[in-house]
Amino acid sequence: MASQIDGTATTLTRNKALLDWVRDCAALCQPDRIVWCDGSEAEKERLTKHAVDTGVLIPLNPAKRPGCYLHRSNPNDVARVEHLTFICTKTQEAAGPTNNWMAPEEAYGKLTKLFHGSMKGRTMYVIPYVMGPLGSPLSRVGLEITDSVYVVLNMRIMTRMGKPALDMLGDSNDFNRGLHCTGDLNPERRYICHFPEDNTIWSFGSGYGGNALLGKKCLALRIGSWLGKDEGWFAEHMLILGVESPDGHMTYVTGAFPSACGKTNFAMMIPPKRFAKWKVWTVGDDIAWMRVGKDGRLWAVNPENGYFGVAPGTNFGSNPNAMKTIARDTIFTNVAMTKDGDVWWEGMDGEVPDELTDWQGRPWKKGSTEKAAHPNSRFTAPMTNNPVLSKHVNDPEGVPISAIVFGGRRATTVPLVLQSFNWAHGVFLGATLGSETTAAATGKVGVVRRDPMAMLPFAGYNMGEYLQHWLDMQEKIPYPPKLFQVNWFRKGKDGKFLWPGFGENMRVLKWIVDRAHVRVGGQETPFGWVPKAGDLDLSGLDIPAEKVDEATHIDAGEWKQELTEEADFFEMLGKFSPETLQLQRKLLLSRLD
Ligand code: TSX
Ligand code: MN
Repeated sequence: MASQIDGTATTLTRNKALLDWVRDCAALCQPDRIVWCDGSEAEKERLTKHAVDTGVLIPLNPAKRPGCYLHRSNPNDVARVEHLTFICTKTQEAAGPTNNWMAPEEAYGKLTKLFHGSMKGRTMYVIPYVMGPLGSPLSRVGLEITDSVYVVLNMRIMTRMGKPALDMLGDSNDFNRGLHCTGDLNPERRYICHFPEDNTIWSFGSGYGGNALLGKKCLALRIGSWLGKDEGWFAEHMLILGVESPDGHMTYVTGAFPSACGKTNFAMMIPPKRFAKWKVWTVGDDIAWMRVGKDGRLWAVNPENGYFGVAPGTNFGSNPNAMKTIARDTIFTNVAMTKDGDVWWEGMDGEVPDELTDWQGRPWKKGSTEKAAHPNSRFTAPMTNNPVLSKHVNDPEGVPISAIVFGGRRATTVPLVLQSFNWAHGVFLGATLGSETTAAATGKVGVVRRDPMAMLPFAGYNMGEYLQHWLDMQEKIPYPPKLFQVNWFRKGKDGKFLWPGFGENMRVLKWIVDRAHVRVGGQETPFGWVPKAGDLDLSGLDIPAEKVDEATHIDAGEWKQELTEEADFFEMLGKFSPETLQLQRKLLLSRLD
């Protein structure tokens, strides 16, 4: 409830470090009032009403989308801003060659000026939250201070938010300090600054998801990866899924994929008819925190509580479970709206409506050259809506991981599936992940962007050291998961995709699971283990065998070129670039000669 301006008058906590920090933030930002969020239903109703009254949220038709709202962001504030995202460590070396760096004093100085008086006339919300299952030793408590009611309502879906977080924190000083202010949304005054040495995040000038929902990319990945290196665990940009075989046996797999590779689709995949007795269960669609368990295996939790997914392209063909997940209690951001108060985006099922209101609130007519929904429009939906949500998502110890999959978007070169020879070779496969650019937004389309472990924008420290951490973890994991590389996006000479993808990926997933349990043989190649002829179950799949052959083919000539590019990338990583990975590259080259 609203409290004194000094920020101490809450009945929710007596944690002195927390109260002091809130008081300091209030003194800096000078809000008119402070609201401590308890995470209750009553609070949700009150804040939702406030958001509707102030035009922050537009109610959707409750008959079509019960409990759903539309938010339109400022058109200049629709995506993460990598060029304005900084790792603020004492030395530039700690941030490394792939991150923007700012000295902590400079960043605190610059942002203190921006935050000063920035909440005058506004409400300061104090959001306690937990990333990870309540009570789990893998979980972390964060506090986010924000002046955005949209952020509060999104954090409510994406994290375990409110009183349970304060109860878990108790009187401990070990919490992430996140300060966020919307500001005037001027991109010239927009900074997303991480201070991993202080477990602190300061974000100014953006209301957009990845910049403003500080638990997700900022804490769970950038700060998380830093903590993981210090403490001997992994914070990764990975989905977590469980594969249930007909006899009821569960195998858990994590997967790292760069953006625009369909990670959420894979995490919620429905096996095709041929695999009717198989089931895929979602544990997480974006982030995995993994730690060595008492049994010597790697165990993973999903630190999140919801899905912040890309809307365009989501439909009952590509992802039926996502469509069911967003049927209720979902916040949509920058999608188009239909005449009858439902949502719409490019790539939705059915006919394109004749008339819509576009993502900027303007009238839109079928045939328009402009997109009705923003290409980066989103849904924020509670994971409990997912029909295939794993019943183990809240298990404090997480789920045991048998396989890790690294996937990129590559039209050539990289085969459908490959298993590494060993841990170091698997880390090499992950480190050399590349994805071809899709959207015209970046200018060139089809250029390979190296994205090690899909962590390029999210590693909170030196990328070379990050890869070394992956190599070093081998000796800490007595029973490590098996490591794989996949590529759903290989194209034929006609420019068409060779592999049908989506649910049919179950065929590849089954081989991965069988290999992880050493239930199936493999064919050794210079590149790794691949399925023996006949081992990929293709029954009931009506595509020509030649297409699968082409999708799994490895061309030595293409690979020589690939290995040259990889050398440049390892070179660019500088003095912390692990020798072991260069050695893996040279070994592969020598196997080719
Ligand atoms: O999500 C995708 N996955 C993983 C699904 C479990 N997508 C969509 C990517 C954009 C986010 C895919 N697109 C996948 C895929 O496996 N594969 C492709 C490429 C593709 C696109 C269309 C077809 C086939 C492959 N259509 C037909 O074959 C008719
Ligand atoms: Mn992501």
